Amino acid sequence: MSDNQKQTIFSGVQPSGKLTLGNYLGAIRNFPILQEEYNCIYCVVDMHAITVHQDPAALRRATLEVLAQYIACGLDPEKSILFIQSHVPAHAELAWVLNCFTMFGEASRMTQFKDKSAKHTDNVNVGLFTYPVLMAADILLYQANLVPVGVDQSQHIEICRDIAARFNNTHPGTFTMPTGYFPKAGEGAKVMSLADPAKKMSKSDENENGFILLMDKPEDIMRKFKRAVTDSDARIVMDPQEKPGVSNLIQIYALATGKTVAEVEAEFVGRGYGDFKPAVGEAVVELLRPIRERTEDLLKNKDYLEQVYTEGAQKAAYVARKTLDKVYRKVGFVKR
Ligand code: ATP
Ligand code: LTN
Repeated sequence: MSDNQKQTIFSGVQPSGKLTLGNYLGAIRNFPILQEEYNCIYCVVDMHAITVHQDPAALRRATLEVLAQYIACGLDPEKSILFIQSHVPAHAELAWVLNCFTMFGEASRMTQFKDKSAKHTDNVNVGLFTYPVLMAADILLYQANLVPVGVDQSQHIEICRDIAARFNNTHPGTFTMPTGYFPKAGEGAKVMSLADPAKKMSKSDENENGFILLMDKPEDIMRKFKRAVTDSDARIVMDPQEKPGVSNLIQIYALATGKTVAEVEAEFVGRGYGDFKPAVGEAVVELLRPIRERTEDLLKNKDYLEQVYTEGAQKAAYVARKTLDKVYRKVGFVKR
């Protein structure tokens, strides 16, 4: 299939800290699988990250680290466009126009806005409020058909579709209607905290025993899994309602080893957590080892990373400009 017959995929990850096993199993793991059949565009969304406080030096480092991890997880800069959001000004430009097509009420209903404004009470800024509008601009600029994300982003995909529909209603034929591409339940859709299985695993969790980082050392991974919260009934069976901690570990082990849930349950019949938790730890150590080593190598080669993001931004800017020109014309801006 030629490139212009292929459908387009767009996704982004925030450099708001170090990436977790949740980010990997819920989203990034799926990115390389799709790069053969689609035109793929993957972005490091640094502009989204500053909706909460960031240390400037740490943000710069984390941005390069996410880019390196994209490549370490299997994205090939020759096949996919990899770039940094702030390098393509069309994102901010389209976001402004889309702000004027987004209703205050619908933005107020976003649960991520409610959660993050409750968590960062000293910094409930307008950027946090219009976060989903910038995300809609990211997606719509590239006329993306599919957007691979974790289920926690489903509300943001819905509002993006609502904004696109509203704009297309006034100005027909402007944007392609995107669809979310979510992992199936139990296949990484939502990886839970190891310390509190009622919460999603999040890199901004204050309890560092709750998350596994892609860059964690093997001994840290083993320690965190050995301490993972389970329950008093020591059977190793999938039951997300009654046994959320064990079910989360079963999901992680199944994904890390390529086994089905039934195979995992069979493997541990009659055995307890003393066998199971270290087995999950070891499987995750082996899953992450090549990613961590490749990321470390790439981070030593800043010239290569610079070449990747520079070429990526050029290619992305070309596609984005075409959409932005069309939008500017449709809303009535004078051609410059
Ligand atoms: P923060 O914790 O700073 O809010 P985040 O990790 O939720 O950040 P991103 O880094 O932008 O947010 O997420 C990148 C991708 O990882 C998104 O597609 C998101 O849906 C997915 N993701 C994040 N956490 C999980 C999780 N625990 N399980 C499955 N997918 C996840
Ligand atoms: N909000 C997303 C990150 C993100 C994104 C995007 C994902 C920003 N822009 C465009 C897909 C497409 C998150 O995962 N927290």
